[in-house]
Amino acid sequence: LEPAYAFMLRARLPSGVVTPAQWLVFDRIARDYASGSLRITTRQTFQWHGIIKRKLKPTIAAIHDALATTIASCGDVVRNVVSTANPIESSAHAEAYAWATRLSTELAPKTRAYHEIWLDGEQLVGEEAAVEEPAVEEPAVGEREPLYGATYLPRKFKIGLAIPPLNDIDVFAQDLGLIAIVEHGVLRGFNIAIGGGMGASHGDATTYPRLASVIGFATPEQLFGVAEAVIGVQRDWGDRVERKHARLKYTLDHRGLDAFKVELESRLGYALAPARDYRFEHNGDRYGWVEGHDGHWHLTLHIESGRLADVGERRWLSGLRELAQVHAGDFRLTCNQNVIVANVAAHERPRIDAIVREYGLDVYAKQSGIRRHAIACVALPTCGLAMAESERYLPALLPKLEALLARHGLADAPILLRLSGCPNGCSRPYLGEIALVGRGPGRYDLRLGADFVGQRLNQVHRENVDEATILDTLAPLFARYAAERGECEGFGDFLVRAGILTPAPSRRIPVEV
Ligand code: SRM
Ligand code: SF4
Repeated sequence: LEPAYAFMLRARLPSGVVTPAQWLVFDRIARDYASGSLRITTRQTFQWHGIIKRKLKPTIAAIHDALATTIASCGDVVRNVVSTANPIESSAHAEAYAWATRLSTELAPKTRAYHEIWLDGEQLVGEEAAVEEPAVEEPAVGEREPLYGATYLPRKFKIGLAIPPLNDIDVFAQDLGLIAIVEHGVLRGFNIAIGGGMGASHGDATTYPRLASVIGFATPEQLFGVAEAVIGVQRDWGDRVERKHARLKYTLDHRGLDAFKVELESRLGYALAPARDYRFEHNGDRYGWVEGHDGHWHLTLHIESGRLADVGERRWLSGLRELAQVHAGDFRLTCNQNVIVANVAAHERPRIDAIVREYGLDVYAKQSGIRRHAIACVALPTCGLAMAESERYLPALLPKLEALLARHGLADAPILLRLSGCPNGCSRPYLGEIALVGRGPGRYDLRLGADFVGQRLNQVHRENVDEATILDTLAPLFARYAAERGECEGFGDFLVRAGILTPAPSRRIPVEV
């Protein structure tokens, strides 16, 4: 008899798009094989927790049968490519989204080992594949991957595409961030930003969060080559000795951004054009209904910490299942852990609204500004790296912050709140106007001062403090913010302007070289 080992599985869902049929399969997996919940992640996909070992194979097979996969959702490869969650406001948005999806699919590893191990029926070198797959060169076990070589990448590699003015994906937190340049409704190309990343270790100043640096512009035709070349230089130059320094951000800082760009352009055989102008205005989700360019409607629902489960009176897992049973469009998961019921015909809206109301999924309409902009990583009990609570702490913390804010008339103030159970930064806490980063049970670093658009990192304001200290620290700052803020001035910007914080000197503003 062996222990009942339980596992977490993560799907690879480019740009977070899920069909209703897939949703129903994923929902059944949650109830039959996993812990009864679907967890929307900060990278637009689902995780299932608590899958015991002997259920792993049937679960992966069920995901595969739903025309999705778990391949390369973890590991030292290009991860699921994320993109602005509602890219259907114009045909250029749809085109940009298609590029993100193509990058995600084509940059995934080509190995057959996954199929051989998890899906039975796939065969080894030289034999014909049993399952229909895209017509690409597919190396078998032990063969070199066309992009990854024999040793894959030094570390995970994340790509995200944002369509200004929305920075809902935190484009500057990506190893390779793509900023779509849309002029007069036409997609001209992408500004290329490299070397973003959040992870750090407490007490080790050689590790740090870093914003991606903008290095130029690529046309859509150039995009794929540029992505492959950036990944190629990181594959060859990245640190394979010290894993803590293996992400692209450290390669850039150790070898120099200029040197990296020279190498990149030499591999490309041309120089990147100068970056084009762009402006971000927002980095949360826009709740409620919006109309797309083609007359279809999209409804963004707030799912606290991305957790879809039936707990007490909150029956959100069932509510989304019922929506999937009647919905003819698709669903889009967001990097803020929310879900969009997308592509709804105007005449279907009342039916969707009725289900949303019945299951209490319309909570967003009554929520405070800070609650609508809160993200918490999973942390305890499933994350083995957690030092403090995060997702389970958010429901207890929020009412206390809301009470403080309400006292100063700030109930509706949109403030980015990010909670992480450790400094790895899965909720991208270093981009929160207020962030708590776990140190130990009940203790956090309180970080303040990021902006509202994901372009300035925050900084440690109080180190290793408990809840009482966090609330005592924030109370007078909220009072000053209420009394002294400028029109539309965000909390983080106010703290810097008022001189309460000085902006961190480095790794702060994306630069072009
Ligand atoms: Fe993460 C590791 C959860 C987004 C940085 N992350 C983990 C693991 C797998 C813990 C582990 O290695 O044992 C966590 C599983 C917890 C659990 O019980 O489910 C975990 N990360 C998550 C998710 C589920 C957080 C969430 O609440 O939504 C997100 C899943 C994303 C996905 O669908 O792929 C998640 N992780 C992120 C992000 C945000 C992003 O990518 O936009 C980051 C910061 C960005 C970055 O990578 O720099 C992030 N996770 C990390 C790191 C630190 C990496 C580093 O460079 O230092 C680790 C630890 C590691 O890789 O060694 C980590
Ligand atoms: Fe786990 Fe830390 Fe990531 Fe939270 S930030 S999910 S505690 S690794």
